[in-house]
Amino acid sequence: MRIPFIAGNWKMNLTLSEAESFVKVVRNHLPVSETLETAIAASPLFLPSMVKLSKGSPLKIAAQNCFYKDAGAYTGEVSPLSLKDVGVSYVILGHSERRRYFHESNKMINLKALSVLKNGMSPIIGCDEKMSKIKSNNHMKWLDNPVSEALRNVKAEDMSRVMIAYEPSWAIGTGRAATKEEAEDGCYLIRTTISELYSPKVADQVRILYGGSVSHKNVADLMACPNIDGVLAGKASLNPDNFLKLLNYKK
Ligand code: G2H
Repeated sequence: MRIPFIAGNWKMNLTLSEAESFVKVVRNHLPVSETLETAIAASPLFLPSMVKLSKGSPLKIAAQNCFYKDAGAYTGEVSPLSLKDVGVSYVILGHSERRRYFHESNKMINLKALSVLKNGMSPIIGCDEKMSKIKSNNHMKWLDNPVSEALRNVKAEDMSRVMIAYEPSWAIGTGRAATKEEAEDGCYLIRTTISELYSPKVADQVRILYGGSVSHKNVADLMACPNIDGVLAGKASLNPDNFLKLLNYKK
């Protein structure tokens, strides 16, 4: 059974005191993690404090990126070993903004995913819109296939810890989310790809998320789609009330 997952991706927003008060506000209003897993992906500067403040609550803390080496002469990079050490649970990798502004390649994202898994955390691999509709049968196909490249050498037994986030670039931060049909099509293609790479059983375990202008208005429709197991929300997660509204999508 795939437990639904909702995470806020704060990107490069908020101050440490805002981050701390956010956790203090939300930590007592969260659903139990058996029904909905929740996480916030924050600046690496805030992570130790946020992990401490969320201890004992179902809120998990995520990083927005890391390097693929545990240590060494890599000025300015964040070590996956240090993320594990401070108690981070998930690491977003290959977000569209990292691909666009920092030229991250699928190969680099693959190395990072292997490293995050080796360190016992879960990668959330961002997958930009590189698919198009086949006119004849109305199904989606890849123009290039970021999923198979990002998963190179990832073992089948580790796949239950992997999440893939389908985030079409035209929907990110634009206020124009994909329709539930568009989002479901993209997530279905990702699940089919995993099934072909591994097996239907493995594909059935992997949580696939949608991201791009998610809000309390569209979250319920998205979460109801058969191949969408959760969402990544940017703008709509910056304020505790809005984040809690997302989590209470069933009401
Ligand atoms: C997509 C999303 C969070 P927003 O990047 O990953 O951000 O909800 O602001 O479009």
